[in-house]
Amino acid sequence: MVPVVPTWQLRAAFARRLSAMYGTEVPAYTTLVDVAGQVNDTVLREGGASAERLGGIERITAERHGAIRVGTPAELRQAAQIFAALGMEPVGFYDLRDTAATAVPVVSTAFRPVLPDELDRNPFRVFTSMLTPADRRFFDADLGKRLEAFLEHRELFPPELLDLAARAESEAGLPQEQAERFLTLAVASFELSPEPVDRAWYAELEKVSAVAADIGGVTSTHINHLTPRVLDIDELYRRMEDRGITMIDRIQGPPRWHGPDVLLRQTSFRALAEPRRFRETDGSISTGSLRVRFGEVEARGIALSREGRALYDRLVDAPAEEWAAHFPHSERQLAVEGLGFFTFEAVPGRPRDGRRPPGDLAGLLDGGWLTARPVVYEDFLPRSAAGIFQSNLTDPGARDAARSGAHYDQDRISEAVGRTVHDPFDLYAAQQDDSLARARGALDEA
Ligand code: OOG
Ligand code: NI
Repeated sequence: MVPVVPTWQLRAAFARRLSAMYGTEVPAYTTLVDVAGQVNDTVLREGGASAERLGGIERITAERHGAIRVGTPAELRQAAQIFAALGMEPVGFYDLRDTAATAVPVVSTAFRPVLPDELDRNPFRVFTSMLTPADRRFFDADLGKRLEAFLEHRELFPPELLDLAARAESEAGLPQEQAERFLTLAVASFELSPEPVDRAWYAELEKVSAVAADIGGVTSTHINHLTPRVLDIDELYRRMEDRGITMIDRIQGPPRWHGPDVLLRQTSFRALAEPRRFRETDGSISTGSLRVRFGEVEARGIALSREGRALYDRLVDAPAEEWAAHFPHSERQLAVEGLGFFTFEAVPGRPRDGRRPPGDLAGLLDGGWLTARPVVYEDFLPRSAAGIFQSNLTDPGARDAARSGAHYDQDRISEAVGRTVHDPFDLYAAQQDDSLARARGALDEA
């Protein structure tokens, strides 16, 4: 028997190779990864076991999210096939067309493992955005048509890669030799292409949005950024600035405070000028530069329920005192009030003195019947995503709000992807409900 490289090893190897490739393309990324590693060492040394409450250091060290941008539903389906080979499924719908003052003409989902064991093995995720050429707020009918025609004629992923990906998905892995070929082709399809950029076409799209130009102005795709996870993002921010790397002016997401870390905090350094070749209108080739790729870093916290998320959304712009006055100060409070997600375990060998376990969660936790472990937030935040996009654009672009947008929601994006896009809240809730049922079962048996 030829040894088979199983799905999770394909995923881990892909994340590693993509990281090595991106490090050669954007050296500042390597600095970011180094500094993140140093900060994590410090936090582990000083915090001990509590530093690993939201994931073991091995997982955190390997943990990355990537961001890619594609042009059409057909391209999105192909990307989905490649990620399916890596055990990554589409989760969540993000509409970035009207989240910020100046919007971006894309709708997005994120591909990631959905089962807790798979996340522990390697939690690689890719935020994937698709251009919306039919959205008349951004593209008039003429430009929209030419853009769609341009996108239809390009090939982002070679057929051999897609065939291998389909095989890897159906066989839950690939034989060694095919795995090697699959990984080589997959990484190559996210490399920055040396192909000259059509100057006039790129510039025309850039007037609408730099993101539209980055997606539809070229004949290939590329990894836009690759984001390591850090345990103390405020400390990382300081250390990067000390090294003379200019960061965007703030950390996006919840504030730093003494209570539990929730959701996601992100920051980035600005896009760097990278040399690119251009084809001029007279056919000659020139060199210039484009600023599209940047370095991002993130700290992850506890996943919030719909109610917890609604509270977060209400407080996100509020001053720190408001946050402290209204947001739960402890994991216990998050769990008991149903604002955050946890997994539960029965405490073995607890003396009962003839008592039955109480029926409510507060009683079970306070009476020492169950322990709770926070569930890590594995997804993204539309506001931060829009903020990260925006902070890296030099030109706000143009949007005519009076015209009508193309409608998108979770069902429509599922149709575009050709696979069911999971609702992240449902995934977390199922994980919590399962563990609570098992923990109660164990208590009843004892
Ligand atoms: C994606 C921006 C969103 C995040 O971390 O929120 C994102 C992009 O720039 O293509 O990656
Ligand atoms: Ni990102």
